[in-house]
Amino acid sequence: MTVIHFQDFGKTHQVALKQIERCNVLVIGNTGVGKTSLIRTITQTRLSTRRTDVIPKKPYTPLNIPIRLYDTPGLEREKNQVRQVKKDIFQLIKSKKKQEPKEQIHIVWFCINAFTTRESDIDIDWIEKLSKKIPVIMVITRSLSQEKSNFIRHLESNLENLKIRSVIPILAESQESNNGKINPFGLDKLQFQTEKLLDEIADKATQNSVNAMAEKAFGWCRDACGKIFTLQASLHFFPVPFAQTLTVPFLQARMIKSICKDFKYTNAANEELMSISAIVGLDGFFELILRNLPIDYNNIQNLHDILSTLCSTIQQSLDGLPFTDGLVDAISTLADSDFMSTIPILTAISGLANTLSVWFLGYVLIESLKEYKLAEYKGEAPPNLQILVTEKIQFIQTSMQQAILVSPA
Ligand SMILES: Nc1nc2c(ncn2[C@@H]2O[C@H](COP(=O)(O)OP(=O)(O)OP(=O)(O)O)[C@@H](O)[C@H]2O)c(=O)[nH]1
Ligand SMILES: [Mg+2]
Repeated sequence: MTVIHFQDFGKTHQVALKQIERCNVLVIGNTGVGKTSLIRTITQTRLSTRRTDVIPKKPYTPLNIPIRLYDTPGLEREKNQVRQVKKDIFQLIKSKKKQEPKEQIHIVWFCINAFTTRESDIDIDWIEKLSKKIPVIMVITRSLSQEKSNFIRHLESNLENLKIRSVIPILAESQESNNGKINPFGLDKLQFQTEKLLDEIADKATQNSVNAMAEKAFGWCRDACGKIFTLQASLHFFPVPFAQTLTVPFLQARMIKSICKDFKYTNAANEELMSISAIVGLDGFFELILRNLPIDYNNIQNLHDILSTLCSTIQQSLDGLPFTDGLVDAISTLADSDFMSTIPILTAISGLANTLSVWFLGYVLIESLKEYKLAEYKGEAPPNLQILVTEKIQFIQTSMQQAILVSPA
């Protein structure tokens, strides 16, 4: 009778599986260690165990089981090739990290042969590098006994140092020995230990996805602010036709639309986006903040100085609040842009206030969409985006007002 391994995989972790849909496993290890054989056993397919030379384009999927197995070439070859395989593996992990949670690599099964008896025979550096990115389970392949060897006990007592989550001896295919036939074992434990990590995996995968979306969306923020600031600053030097001033709301609206698109927030009605873009009134607020900074305006050189002071003031006065680090990062980026050091001060304060307010709106929208998206991945009722944005802006305004305008310079 054929045993179907991993048959009920994930049944006890439905919430996690809702977010990642399936668990994507990268199977790594030296040449001939039994990676392909392990995959063959779980997928019940007739995969050839000819040497695996490249990472196959598609993972292997057992029928109706939410797991996908990525085979990889062995690592015990010529040095250059090992370097290439490691590079390919990192590249695969990195490129998938920016995708949807279900597309990411979630876990590594690092296979070592049961004949290995010394820690020095394991590529610890490589495991450590991998474990910084994703959880690693060590699979002891081609084991002939379920009894734990001294070496396995040693590994188990050093899980934390070795940066691995668990050590599991397995035999993927039956094996003849002097004492007769040994049946496959250990796959149930491999399933259990992998399932145990599913909640953590789902959490990380959804965070990775929203972070990648946010990173992309910040590009729109920078783009809009750069254009708005140049436009605003130039108003002081050149007579600009009235029509051109209309481009500020246009650029702001385009930014909002593009950010929403990066988060695949496509169900938003146009009115909703318009009302988010109407949450302004921040210009006047920032002008007030800028004019009240603890700074001697007669002795500063350029706008970069003002922004640096704004950063340190926020950092000191709003230390520990949930928004502080993000805001400071945002302003620093703006301060470091080339055009900031060339613009004369005071003439451009209102332009700067205008730019900051658009930047903050973009920033707050991105933070709100991250929350929205995480709820959506979890299958929870998503929060109202407009309310999230409004609350966050009010929170920032109140905190900054209290800290900067009320506290003594
Ligand atoms: N009986 C038995 N043989 C195994 C087992 N695992 C691996 N082997 C044998 O070991 C040899 C190498 O196994 P593979 O699964 O091809 O090893 P691999 O890690 O994929 O090797 P590369 O693709 O070259 O890196 C094959 O002849 C397998 O039949 C096992 O659990 N039981
Ligand atoms: Mg192989």
